[in-house]
Amino acid sequence: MKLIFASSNKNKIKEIKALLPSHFEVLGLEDIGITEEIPEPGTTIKENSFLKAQYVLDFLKKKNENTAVFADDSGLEVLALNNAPGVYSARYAGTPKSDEANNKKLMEELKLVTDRKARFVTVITLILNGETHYFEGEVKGTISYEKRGANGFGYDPLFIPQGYRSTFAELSAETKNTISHRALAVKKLIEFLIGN
Ligand code: ITT
Repeated sequence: MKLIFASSNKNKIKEIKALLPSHFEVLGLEDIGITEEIPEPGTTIKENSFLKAQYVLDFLKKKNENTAVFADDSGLEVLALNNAPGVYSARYAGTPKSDEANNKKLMEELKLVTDRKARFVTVITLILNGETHYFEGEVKGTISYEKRGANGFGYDPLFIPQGYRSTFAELSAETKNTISHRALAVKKLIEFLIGN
């Protein structure tokens, strides 16, 4: 089955491809000729997830194509920061978006904070045959005092999942892909697709 993944984030695309069984053919935005960044004007992660999928669907409709589309919007919610950066995770430190600047800002904001509790959330929106379906995943954890590890992307060097001592960036891609917010949401997506 062919699926368009409404993402231009190469790391996300890699994770998603590793998570989906090989009979799902996944194409990213570049593969279908979308080079611009999709606007994310929503005020919730779910809304932005939907807007990304809808944007691609509109693009395909103009070409009379009707492939299933899914999008992933994710965010990091830090309890002591009233759940910031949340929906604004990608541009937490401003534009152009930068993982390094975001991590620096987060460390700065939490410099004097001892409650380091946080969670990662993902909302996947699938639009299949004109119907919209949502799949959510979350992983609880804490924010490290310093960046550790070179794997993964985004806030991975600062996020320590519950039950582990390592940050996501210190864990292997395989381990992250068994416990992450994205992995849990994708698991629900796969169950749905297989059942349909
Ligand atoms: P697309 O919208 O093109 O999919 P994006 O990087 O803009 O890519 P999001 O809006 O979902 O994706 O990302 C929100 C932010 O959260 C962004 O800074 C990411 O780097 C970060 N992020 C998302 N998933 C993550 C993960 O698994 N580990 C660490 N950081 C992550």
